[in-house]
Amino acid sequence: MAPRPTPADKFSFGLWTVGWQARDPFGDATRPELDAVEAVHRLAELGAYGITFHDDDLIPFGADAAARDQHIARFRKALDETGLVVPMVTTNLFTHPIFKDGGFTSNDRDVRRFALRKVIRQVDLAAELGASTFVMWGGREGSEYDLAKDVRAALDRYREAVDLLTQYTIDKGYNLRFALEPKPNEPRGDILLPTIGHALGFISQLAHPELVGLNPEVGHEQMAGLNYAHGIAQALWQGKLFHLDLNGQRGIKYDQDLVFGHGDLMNAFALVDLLENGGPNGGPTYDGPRHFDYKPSRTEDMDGVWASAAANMSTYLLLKERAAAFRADPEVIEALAASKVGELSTPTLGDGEGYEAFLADRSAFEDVDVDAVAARGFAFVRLNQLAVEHLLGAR
Ligand SMILES: [Mn+2]
Repeated sequence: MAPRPTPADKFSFGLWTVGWQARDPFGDATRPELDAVEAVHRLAELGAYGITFHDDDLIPFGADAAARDQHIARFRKALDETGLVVPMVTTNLFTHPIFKDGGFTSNDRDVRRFALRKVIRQVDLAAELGASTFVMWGGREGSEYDLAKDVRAALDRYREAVDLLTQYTIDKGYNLRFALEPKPNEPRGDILLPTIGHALGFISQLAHPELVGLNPEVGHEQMAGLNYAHGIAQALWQGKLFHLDLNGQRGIKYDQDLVFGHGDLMNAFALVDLLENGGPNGGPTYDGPRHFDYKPSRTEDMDGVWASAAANMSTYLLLKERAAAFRADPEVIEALAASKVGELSTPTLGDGEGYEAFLADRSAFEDVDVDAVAARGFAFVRLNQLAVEHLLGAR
């Protein structure tokens, strides 16, 4: 029996996820438009706590001020009726043709100035709605042709944009942090800040790095053949996991945006274990929204849309249950010890040991029985099989 989500689980969804009409490069929409007010009500009924959106998801591009106010008022009313919150907002700098060469990093300066104004308007709305995270996915910030984009100049312009936005939020007194969302490719041939590592390197060059972190997405890292749980662990290690996008992806191919867990289930298990049980004292390591950025498959009707939304949450909760059982299993505790997983937390040098004492310690080098140490097995496969057995409900 799948567990029922409640708002305490902090599940949130993008309005563009359940609202996706399933138009792809090869085929027309297979579903009708979904009203934002209905999305809020349905997600609340399913047990979600939050909803997120790009400006254009809620307010059609180019809407005048009166129409904009009306869209926002209807949405706020639905939030008030349901208790749903808006923990994060983001801006669409990728759909309209004006952004065909990017927003912050378009070669065309007029486009860059327009993009920044569009983002600032959405930053004001984010603050108005009480969001604490502003996500920036630069889907069109990139190129198809290496000689057509001066990448160093593009990074200068990217930094210029982020520095302006952080200064703006500081001056306005907004309680808002920015989260960069890496992706290697699609829709551009190559996208700037393609992975968690590239984005972390970029943040170190900013005027206010403390206000900028990451919003890593499962499928985006896996499209680059990378290990999402490892990337999340490094983002946590650097204090940069501001938000995250959960979904499923099966290998290096187009961005599938499957339901969470419908791609690499073992990695999803390791991820949930890390988020829920991975702290130094066994506590949660991340207390922000568990945000789903998936697409209900094109084959699904509206019933299928809501079933897939529920599937994201129940899969997460099942993995959380399985991870708790894994951690509590005495055989797992013993296997973790046999694999020396905990020993990695012991510093390599002794307390107060400098390199002089270290170099004088013959037991560290000269007297080591290299063959005996090399012969020790780590028993990692046994540990992993115990995880598989928990995941399959065999324990
Ligand atoms: Mn995303």
